[in-house]
Amino acid sequence: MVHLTLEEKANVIASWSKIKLDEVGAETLGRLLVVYPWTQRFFEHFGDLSSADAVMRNPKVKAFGKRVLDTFTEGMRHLDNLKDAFAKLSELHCEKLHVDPENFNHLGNILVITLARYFGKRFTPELQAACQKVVAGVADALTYKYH
Ligand code: HEG
Repeated sequence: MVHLTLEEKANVIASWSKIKLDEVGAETLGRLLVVYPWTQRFFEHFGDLSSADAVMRNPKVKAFGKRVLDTFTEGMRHLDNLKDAFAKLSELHCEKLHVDPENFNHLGNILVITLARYFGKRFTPELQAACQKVVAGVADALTYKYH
């Protein structure tokens, strides 16, 4: 269970509203596919993923990256209840797509790296701390737990 202070929430939500979701989303998903190449297995129908350049230019990668970030935007509205907010999505990823949950953590960490590049000096340690909590919360919420 991830807990953000009120200050962290305000900080991360304000910063999130400043990013270009298409740009950051494309870079995040593209880098995931390049850095952790086994994740490409899920996206073979996206076309040319034959090199880092091809991945980063691929329009389907860009579009899906935006979609993933739109989901994080949705998450920002449910920071206290990510489990319920992402219950259906968790079922899809774990039961239907069989994505190893470790990959949710990878995507989250790549998103943090991409945000650091995007914000530069404005990416303070406090902002990073808040972002790490959000990506950990989203990864946890997507991980299907049998009970
Ligand atoms: Mg997932 C579909 C969000 C990580 C593989 N992902 C989707 C969809 C959303 C989403 C919103 C569309 C769901 C629908 O059609 O109803 N994904 C999402 C988030 C994260 C994530 C927020 C963050 C951690 N996904 C993720 C990872 C992989 C993956 C790490 C694989 C390595 N997602 C995946 C695949 C699909 C989706 C294969 C189906 C895509 C398609 O073929 O259209």
